[in-house]
Amino acid sequence: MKTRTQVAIIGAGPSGLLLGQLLHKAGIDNIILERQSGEYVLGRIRAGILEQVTVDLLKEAGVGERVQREGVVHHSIELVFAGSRHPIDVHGLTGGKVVTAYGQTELTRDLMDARQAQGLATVYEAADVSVHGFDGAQPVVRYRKDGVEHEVQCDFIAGCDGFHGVCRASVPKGAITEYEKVYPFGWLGVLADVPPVSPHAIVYGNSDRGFSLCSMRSMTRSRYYVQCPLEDKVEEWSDQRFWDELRSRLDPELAARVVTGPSIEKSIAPLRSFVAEPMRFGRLFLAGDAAHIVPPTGAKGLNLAATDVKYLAGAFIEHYAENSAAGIDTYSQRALRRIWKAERFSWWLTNLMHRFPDTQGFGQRMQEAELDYLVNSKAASTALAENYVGLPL
Ligand code: RFL
Ligand code: PHB
Repeated sequence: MKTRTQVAIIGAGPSGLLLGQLLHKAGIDNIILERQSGEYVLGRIRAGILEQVTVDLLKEAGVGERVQREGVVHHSIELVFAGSRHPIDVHGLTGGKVVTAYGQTELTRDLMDARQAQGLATVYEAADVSVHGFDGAQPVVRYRKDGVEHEVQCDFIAGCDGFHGVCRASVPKGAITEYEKVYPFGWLGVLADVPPVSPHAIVYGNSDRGFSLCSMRSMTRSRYYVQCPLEDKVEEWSDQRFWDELRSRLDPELAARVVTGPSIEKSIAPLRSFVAEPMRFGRLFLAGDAAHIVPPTGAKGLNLAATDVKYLAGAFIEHYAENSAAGIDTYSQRALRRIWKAERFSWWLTNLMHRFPDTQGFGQRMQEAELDYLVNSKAASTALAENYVGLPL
């Protein structure tokens, strides 16, 4: 079957759904093709912290009502090291900026619901999606659904298909440069319906047993992480073992306050820094995790995806409304400027807070000195705070 649209979006994660919504609001026709089912996409527990830019963009897209009502605003973060806690007054240091705890699952659900209510086309379980002709004027996307072959003709293809997607992989090797750093550990994450140990500040811990993180989804749902060896299997981590390990990495007062309960999700994620340059190849554009990955330590991945989409939607709108190629031509450059700064911040915070195989002796002392400097210097804590809330667009 053959159809036509203006923008064919590959991937119904946050990037693809948000792009579809912003384009629809501007009267630009689009279709989203997603390899997985809707339930599968909603079942992936990932990000939890939104920058103000992201919350504002959700409002602009007409889906900001629930995040405003249910999102939990945070004015500060806390660093735990050497057995004690050190608050960083993010709000005060940035002239009033905050971050909002709101699960990626909820954000995805809001966008999915809006898309459905508007009767917009999302094809879930689209098999063997392939992209063609993006170096010419008439790109085409092919896929199979329920055994039937489909072809979508379009003006542009938006590759919002994540790190393992088909879009970046379809670009000729010589046209793309990839930068990558893989870290020698992973994060074991647990979601549980227990009140968060720190409902007013996200806690980042550096201890001699490794990194830990206390986050939340609501006043009754918590999200915790501990650094673990990459070879570990989830099955080796009983709930009890996880809670014991988390407590052992916190300061005594916080450890005593942790409320435990059965996990409702438990998974191990590897940590990676990755950037592909450029993000445009003729009429194919990459956005979000399809173009870049940050280790989750800085809470930047979803936020970067949102700003890519803001730039990309703006570029398409400029093209259709003003017949101008300026936004399209500068998309990659604009997005990458912001991306590299978030890459730097995420890499830096990862290095500061984790145990590396060589974090002994000198490396260990460097971490201790930097943490001491960070919490006692207004200049250093301001640098942390302004990156954490998100650099200006
Ligand atoms: P996604 O979410 O990976 O969505 C891509 C979609 O494309 C589909 N797809 C295909 N569809 C059709 N054909 C194909 N060939 C396809 N190949 C793939 C996939 O099924 C999927 O539905 O990318 P997107 O939309 O760019 O969104 C990016 C975010 O998901 C990601 O950056 C964040 O989750 C990262 N992240 C965090 N970001 C934050 O801003 N704040 C946080 O607090 C935060 N915490 C995290 C995180 C990521 C984590 N993990 C597991 C990597 C915590 C963790 C543990
Ligand atoms: C989360 O809530 O899942 C979360 C919070 C902060 C991070 C990463 C993940 O840096």
